[in-house]
This record gives sequence, structure tokens and C-alpha cells, in this order.
Amino acid sequence: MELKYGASREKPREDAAMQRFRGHRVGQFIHWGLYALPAGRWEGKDVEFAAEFLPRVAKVPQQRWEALANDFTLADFDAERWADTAVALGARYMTITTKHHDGFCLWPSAHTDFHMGNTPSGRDVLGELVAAYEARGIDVNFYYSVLDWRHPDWRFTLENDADNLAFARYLDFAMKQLEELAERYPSVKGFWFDGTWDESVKANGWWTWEVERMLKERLPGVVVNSRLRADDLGARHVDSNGLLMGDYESGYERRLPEPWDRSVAARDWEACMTIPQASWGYHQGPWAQSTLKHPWDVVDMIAHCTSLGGNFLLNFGPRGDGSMAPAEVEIARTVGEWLAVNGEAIYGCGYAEGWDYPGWGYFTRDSSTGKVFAVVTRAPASGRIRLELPTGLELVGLRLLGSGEYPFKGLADSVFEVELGGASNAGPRVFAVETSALAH
Ligand code: FHN
Repeated sequence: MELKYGASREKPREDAAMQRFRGHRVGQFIHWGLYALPAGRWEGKDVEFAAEFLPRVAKVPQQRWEALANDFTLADFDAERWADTAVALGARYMTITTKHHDGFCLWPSAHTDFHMGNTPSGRDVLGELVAAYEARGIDVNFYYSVLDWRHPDWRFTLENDADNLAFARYLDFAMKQLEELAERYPSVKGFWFDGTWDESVKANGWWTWEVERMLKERLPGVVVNSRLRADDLGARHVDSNGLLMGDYESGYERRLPEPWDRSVAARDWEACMTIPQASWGYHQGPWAQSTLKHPWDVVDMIAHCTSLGGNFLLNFGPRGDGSMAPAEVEIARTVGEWLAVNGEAIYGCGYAEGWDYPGWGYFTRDSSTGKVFAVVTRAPASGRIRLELPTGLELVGLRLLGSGEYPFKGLADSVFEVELGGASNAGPRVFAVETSALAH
């Protein structure tokens, strides 16, 4: 089918910027805005829903929401400390909400007055963050919500000519903001779009195509997620011919693909995940705070994504005073300590073709050296794992990362057993698997 605004390529991008993004594997997502101040509580009541949805769920009058800007004093904000958290986590990139659904902007935008520049400190926190992260070698990507609850021209649906006119103005406004972001922060490495699911956006696939074109023209190498895109017929992410739009699939949100579904590995993709069950912005209530993931759950998800050629973007919700939540900092530290020992099996790694999903964890393969790793995230109660190699291979060596050579026992051609011993405090074990062709 002839599409004007469909996918721009049939195969994954292979340029240096894309390979860099693909090799990162671990990213830090940050949701920060006015919603961090009430942090899920309004008029003394916990609202058991994502904190960034509070204005909608608690039906907060617009004026009162906007008045929060006066309390956004950044009393404890330090971009350097945030960037240190990313380093501790072992993140290779960071994606930050420049504007979420409430329309508040973290940079002093010339196209609205609802921005950080009009808060008591007047600081350009986005600029500070870009500088702090990049100084540590961490790439910065911008999240931008196309959906905007505050803008008078935003429409969910287009019912009549007046809606069409208003929404055309809105799209023009959003385009200008995106041009502004590209111009003010030209070192940004990627754009992560959200809030594109409404009928109004789907009816304007041309605009999503134009945004991608504009960004790529102004920022060579920039990487754009599939969630931005709709085609001529309103198909999202994947066009009406079945081809991925944007540079990587970004539909996995608080869920991962089935670990045995190798079809996923044919495309670049990224999954994003909250630390509490379901809030992206900081939520102070027990609804969120009693559901924080364990660091080894996070490690499992990182390995899971890597094993299918995807990136994992772990979300942090800093608090209203600008400080990172201590529990999240602690999780970052533990995951990062694991990655410091075992990152060889994650960074620059991907799907290990020919190696079946083992059940006790994941196989990953270094994309440049071809080395295969076994990441044991779910050690069986027996304390033993069975390593089944692709037919025709035999195991010639096993190295436990962070330790050294490790014993194993042959059971049959290409089938081996590894005795793990007791549980490890250092988290999931990783073995580098050395093979050679079976001699018969
Ligand atoms: O509604 C948002 C939500 O607040 C959060 O930003 C997530 C992140 O992927 N995206 C939307 C829901 O899909």
C-alpha cells in the first residue's frame, strides 16, 4: 500500500548513533514536574493512582494546579546528584520529561508561560541536567507529551471545523516547542514521545512524520521512539504495511515481551518500567511505597530485555524539593553494583541466536565479540541448572563473572549441568559460556 507518512525504512538503522543507543541497554527515565509536590496526596487524602495524573483524578481546579509553581522552589535540587544516581545505576542514557500531560515545561519555553523559568528559582533545570549528565558521559533524551491538558487548543477528538482549526494551532505550538528544544539543547540524543493515542493525533499522521523529519534534519543521528508516529490511516507505532515507524518500538510499558518470543528481537525496542507498581511521578503514599521492586527484580528485567535485543528504561520520580527518593537511590546503587561486576553480559549485548530460552534466566550475546552469557536470575530449588547448548556445540569453559573458572558436568551431547551451591548475596550469577564445535 502506498503510504505518504508510513515507515521510512524496512530494516533497523545501523548508523553509529543508533548502534550507540542499542548498546546502552540500561537507561534512567525521570518523571519530574509539579505533580512531585502533592506526590499523590490531595487535601489530606491519598489518591491511589499515578501521581502525575493527580490533577485529573482528584479534579484539581486548574488555577490551584498552576499555583503549585510558586512552591516549586528547588530547595534540594542538584543536577549533579541526579547524574550521580544514574552513574551508580550503571545507566548509559537518561530520558527526562520536558513536558508531561499537565503542560508544565522544565525549560523556559518562549511559547508558554507555564514553565520552570516562572517558578521562584527561575532556573533552567533541563539545561543543568543536560550539562551534568553529559559531563559523566551519559546521553540525554527528551520525553515530550503531545497530549496537553492545559493548552486551550488541545483536542482529544476533532468533531467540527472549529476543532480542526484549534488543533492545527496546537500542532503548530507543539512543533515550535520541539524546534525550540532542538535549538536550545543541540546535544540531545533522542526524543521520546508520549500522549499520542488520541483520535486527534491519529488523524494527523502527517504531523508526526513531519516532527520526525524536522528533528532528524536539525539533529543528525537523533533517535526517535515509535510512539510518536501515526501513518496516513492512523495506524500507530507500526504502519499499515507492518513496518516500524520511528527508530525503535516503545510500546512495552510496565510489561515485557514473553521471554521466549524471539520475533521481538528482529526490531530495536525499549521497555520502560516504574519502581513502584504504577506511578511514574513520585507518590508518597503506601499504595506506591509498599510496592517498590526489589533490585534483583530489576536485574531480571534488564537481562530479560537484553536477551531479546531491547533496552530497559527504569523510571525515577524525584521528590517535590528536587531530591531523589532515598529508596530509589538505594535500588540504583544495588543494581549498579551488580552491573559493575556483570555488565559484560548486558552492555553491547543482545539476542543469542540459536540458544533456546532456558527458563532459569536468560542467554545474552555480545554483539561484537559473539561471546555468550548465561544470566541465572531464577535459580531452581535443586541448586542446579541445565545448560543446553545449540546442537553441535560443546562446552569447553565456564567463567563465573566476578570470580573465575567454574566446574560443570556433561550429561549428553550439548547438554551440561552446573551446580550453583547456595543463594548468592551478590544477586543473579552470570557465566561466560565458552563453546567449540562438537568433535565426532
Ligand atoms: O500517561 C503516561 C504516564 O504518565 C507515563 O508518562 C508513561 C510513561 O511511559 N506514559 C503514559 C502512559 O502510557
